[in-house]
Amino acid sequence: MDITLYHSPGACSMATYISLLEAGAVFDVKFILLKNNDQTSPDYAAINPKKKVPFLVIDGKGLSENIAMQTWIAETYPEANLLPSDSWKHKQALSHMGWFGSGIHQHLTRHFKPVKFCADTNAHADIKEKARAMYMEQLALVEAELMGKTWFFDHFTVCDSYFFWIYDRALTEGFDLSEFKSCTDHYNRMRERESVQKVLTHKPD
Ligand SMILES: N[C@@H](CCC(=O)N[C@@H](CS)C(=O)NCC(=O)O)C(=O)O
Repeated sequence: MDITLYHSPGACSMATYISLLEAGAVFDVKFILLKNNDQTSPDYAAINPKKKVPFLVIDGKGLSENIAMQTWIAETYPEANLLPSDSWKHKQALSHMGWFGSGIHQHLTRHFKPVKFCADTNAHADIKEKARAMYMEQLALVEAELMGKTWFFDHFTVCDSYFFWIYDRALTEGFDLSEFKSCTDHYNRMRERESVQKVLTHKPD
């Protein structure tokens, strides 16, 4: 199988990258550097018209959206056990990933780039503060979910890869997450994994 991941360091493609490594997949990484606006280049738009990372090309066919990619990885490499086999827990895992992708990610985007949402620079501080507060509200729910647990489920899954990015990106935004002890422990546990170390240190030459 021929697999290419389009990735930008620090972006949510980190989650996909971690899961591919955890799956033991053989794949290429192509850097699309968001800091250089590579995602808007005509060459990349021809590959992924949504102009976002992550993007996977599998034997010539493109797949976008973290939730779909993570599910594809787990289903393609079943021996890695990256999603719960129990039907209800499997749906809970999809629910978590849908929540991370549509319920939490957006607050990080608003905090990072308020100009995308409002041209009036006077409003940016307010947008950022509201985005931070909404993120923190969601993280309190994740904290309750993770309390007393090592992983979201009784073994490592793609939800753990995905949440690693949700937490890591908030640190980059300067959020103080120390009140969320279980989330912080989860993050530190993730950082000990070889896959995460590889993703954190893999930068373009
Ligand atoms: N719904 C997409 C979101 C992807 C996304 O927003 N990626 C960001 C990086 S974290 C991006 O490529 N942003 C570039 C831009 O908006 O110009 C997914 O779940 O994969």
